[in-house]
Amino acid sequence: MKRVLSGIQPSGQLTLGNYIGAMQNFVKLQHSEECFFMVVDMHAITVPQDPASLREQTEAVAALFIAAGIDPEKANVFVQSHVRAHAELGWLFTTLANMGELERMTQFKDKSAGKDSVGAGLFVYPTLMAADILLYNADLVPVGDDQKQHLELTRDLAHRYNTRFGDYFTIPEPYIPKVGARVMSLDDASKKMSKSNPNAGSYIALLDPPDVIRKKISRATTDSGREVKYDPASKPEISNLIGIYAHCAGLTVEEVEARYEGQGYGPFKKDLAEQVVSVIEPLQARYNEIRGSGEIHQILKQGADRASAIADRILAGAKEKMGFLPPR
Ligand code: AQP
Repeated sequence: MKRVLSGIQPSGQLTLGNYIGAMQNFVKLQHSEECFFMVVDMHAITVPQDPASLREQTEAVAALFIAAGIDPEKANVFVQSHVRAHAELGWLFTTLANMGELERMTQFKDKSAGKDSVGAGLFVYPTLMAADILLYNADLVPVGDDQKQHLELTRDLAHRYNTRFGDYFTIPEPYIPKVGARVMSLDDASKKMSKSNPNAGSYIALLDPPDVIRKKISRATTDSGREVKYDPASKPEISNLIGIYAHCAGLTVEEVEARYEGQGYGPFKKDLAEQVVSVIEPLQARYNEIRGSGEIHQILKQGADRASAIADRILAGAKEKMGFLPPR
C-alpha cells in the first residue's frame, strides 16, 4: 500500500478544475492506498485572505472533499494548520532551498507579475509544500499539471536533505490524470481555470447554482468556425470544452467529436452545460447535507489527530539528523 498526500487551498470557491484535476483522483486512490487529504489554509494566506472568508472556505473545502466521495474512515481529511509540524518542517526546508530555484517557479512568476509588492510567503510557498508532502513520507502526490514543477522541487529538496544529513525522506512521485490535468479558463483557454480569478465567469465553481453554470457555459469563449473538433493548437477554446465534456460524460474526445459532427457549437454547449450539471448537482446535495449536520468538525479532528501522530514523529527524526538538540 502506498502513502498518498495532497491538498487544496481554501483560497476561493473550488472549481471544476480542482475537481477534475485533483479531487477525482483523491476519491479513486482512497480505495487502494493510505491517503492524507488536507485543506491547506497556510498556503492560502500567501495571498491576503479575509479572516471570515478563510474560516468559511476552509470548512467548505473540507465538506466538498466528503461530498465528492472521500470517505473519512478510509482517508485522513484534515486542516493543515491543525498539524503544527507543517509550519516547522516548512521552515527547515526553506533553509535548504535556494533563491534561484524559487524564482524559477512559474506559479510565483504568475502570481507576482505586475505587483508592486509581493509577499515573502508567496515566494517560499514551494518549501512549505515540500514539507507537507515529506512530513508523511508520501510516495504519491495526486495533483493537476500546474503543480508538477513544485513537486519536482520537492523531490530535489528531499534529495538534498538526504545527501546532506543521511537518507531519511521518501522521494515522492506525481500522480497526474491523463485527461483533465489542466482545465482551462472559460474566457481564455491560454490560462488555467483558477478559483482566485477575479472574473467569476472564467470558472465553474462546484457550488454554482445550475442556472449559473448554464449561463457561464453559454457565454464561454469559442474559436472562430463552428466545427466541434479537438485540436488544442488551433482550436484551444473548443478543445477545452470538449475535454470537460469528455470528462463529465465519461467519453473519449473522439466520441464527443463524433456525437456533434456537423452540428456546430450551439447544441454542443447546451448539452455540455447539462453534462456538467449532472455531475455537480448530486455533489451539491451531499454538500448541503454535510454542512447541515455539522459532522465536519469531528471528521477534521479525527484526521488531524491521526496526521499529527505521524507528522510529529517524522519531524522529530528530521530535526535530530540536522543536529537540533532534543528537549529533555
Ligand atoms: N485548472 C485546473 N485544472 C486541473 N487541475 C487543477 N488544479 C487547480 N486548478 C486546476 C489542481 O487542484 C489542486 C488544488 O489546487 P490548489 O488550490 O492548491 O492551488 P492551485 O493549483 O493554485 O489552484 P487554483 O484553483 O488556481 O487556486 P488559486 O487560484 O488559489 O491559486 C492541485 O492539485 C491543482 O493542480
